[in-house]
Amino acid sequence: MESSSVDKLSALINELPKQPWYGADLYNWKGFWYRPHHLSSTMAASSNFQAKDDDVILTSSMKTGTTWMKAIIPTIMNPVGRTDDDSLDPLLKHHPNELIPSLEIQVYSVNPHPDLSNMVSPRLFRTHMAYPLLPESIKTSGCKIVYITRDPKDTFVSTCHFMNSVIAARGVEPWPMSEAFESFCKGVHTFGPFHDHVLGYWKESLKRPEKICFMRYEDMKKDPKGEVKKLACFLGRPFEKDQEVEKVVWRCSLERLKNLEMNQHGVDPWLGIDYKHYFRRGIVGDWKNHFTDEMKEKLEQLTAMKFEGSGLSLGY
Ligand code: PAP
Repeated sequence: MESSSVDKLSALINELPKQPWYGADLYNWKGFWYRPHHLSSTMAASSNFQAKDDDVILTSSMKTGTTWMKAIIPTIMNPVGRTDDDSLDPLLKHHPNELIPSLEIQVYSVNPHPDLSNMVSPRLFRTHMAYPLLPESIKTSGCKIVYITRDPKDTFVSTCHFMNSVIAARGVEPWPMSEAFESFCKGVHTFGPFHDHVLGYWKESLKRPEKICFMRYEDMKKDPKGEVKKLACFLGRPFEKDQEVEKVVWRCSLERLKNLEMNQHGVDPWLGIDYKHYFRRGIVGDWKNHFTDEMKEKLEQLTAMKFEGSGLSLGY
């Protein structure tokens, strides 16, 4: 970026509301919280990305099951994903982050006008951007959006584990869960507020179900085959045989992915984080191992209040 643009960006960032989060500062841009290095790329992607009608865009707030979808969507879309030969599976050699690039963390992180002309269609992308911040062309073109969300109590616990691992690698002490919880309830966490993020996609999915497939982590855990079949139909890639669905579910399972060499020992080059941190327990209700009664009450009440009248519930 040219030095004048860098100066303008720094000036803009300095004007934005700021809050501490896991040993760094988050900045609020247009109602959502960002780390400074994601802010410039989010702004660039939001203004400059041109969607194509056959693109697939995976969207989510953080720690809601995105990595599972990052594995499943390419496996559904790539003909190799349905073949019997497991040795051809791209997941063997690539962490799911590499199969479906992030607009703000990868594609727009270095250059605000990246050359995407060599990408083969259908292109797959992901983003943690909230619905109002999405590039206009994603909203107006024929591309499909898959949104995944999760019980905010488990999302919060998953975020704590992940972020404490990230800061531990820099020698920073863990952030006490009680402080992180207050911050989460105020909506202060990267890409949050969680409830606003979910509601934006939920409301739009009700208006345009053919455009946005709204998925829940808990539904995936309960009936992975049924959910993957629905997703494949939504993406225009229905399965012919039951064995094909079983294969996709198995290839993308936590048990398999977390034990692959690449995911145990690789490092995410964009974030400098060990790939292993993307795979943890993957259960519904892990919050029960961490929450006090007061925390449960507070977050459930907040969720009920925020979602009131929307027809959405996420408590498990
Ligand atoms: P991201 O926002 O950094 O991409 P994301 O993948 O959304 O993270 O969330 C990570 C959670 O998904 C972890 O949950 P946990 O902390 O409660 O365990 C992780 O274990 C879980 N996860 C990752 N891959 C899978 C998978 N293949 N199946 C089920 N859960 C998964």
